[in-house]
Amino acid sequence: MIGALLWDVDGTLAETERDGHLLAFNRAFEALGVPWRWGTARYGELLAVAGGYERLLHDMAQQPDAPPQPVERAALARRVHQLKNELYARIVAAGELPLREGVAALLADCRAAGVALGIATTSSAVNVAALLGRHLGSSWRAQFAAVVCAEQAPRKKPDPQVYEHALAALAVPAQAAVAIEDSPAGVAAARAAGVAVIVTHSHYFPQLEADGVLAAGPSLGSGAGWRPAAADAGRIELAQIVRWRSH
Ligand code: XBP
Ligand code: MG
Repeated sequence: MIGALLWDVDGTLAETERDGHLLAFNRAFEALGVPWRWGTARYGELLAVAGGYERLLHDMAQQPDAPPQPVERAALARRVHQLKNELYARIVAAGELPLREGVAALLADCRAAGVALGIATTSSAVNVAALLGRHLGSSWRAQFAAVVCAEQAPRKKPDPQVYEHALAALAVPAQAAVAIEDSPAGVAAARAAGVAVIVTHSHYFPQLEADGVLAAGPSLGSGAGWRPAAADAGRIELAQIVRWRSH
């Protein structure tokens, strides 16, 4: 058995980047009279920068009509980012951002088996609370032994800080934990903390086959297309994760 299952949020629990943060950023630009809009492909490039605020600042450096002074830029980025988070919460509350297939069932497997659950994300706490509150109910926090977000781990993925904090809060050694991630930065962060990783492909990272991962596949909702192969065609159960880990 494993000691803990650590979950990335964006792209892993739900398709939050394409169907949540990107839409909300564009709505925030519009609401604040900012002339920029990001397309789906451009947002994919921008995902190389972790953190919505940092991502926006990075893009501003290339926008000719961005405020010239760093302090004004930071103020505008903070305003856009805060409104983006409010608009993201509205998308989630409207039920437009479902959990990915197989996620709820795997969480339930862990609860039934007494495997500790953790969140290790570079997203802001408010966004995590919106998503998990909507899908797991108001007692969602009690279902996780550790929830580490951007505020507690300011050195964002691929830095291992978020995983190191989560392991410390869980009091579980790295070798006993398994992480579920969708992005190269997320995999790098978990590996640097000594945590084994399962990769679920997401819209923005459909091919990711990073070195040193336990397994990679398209969806936790199906046993099809995984490497190494899953033992059966149904959803990825906790037993399958334990099997991959023991190989
Ligand atoms: C994903 C991120 C986040 C989100 C936006 O991290 O980089 O920044 O895009 O969230 P992960 P914020 O996959 O590790 O959860 O606007 O709250 O930063
Ligand atoms: Mg992710």
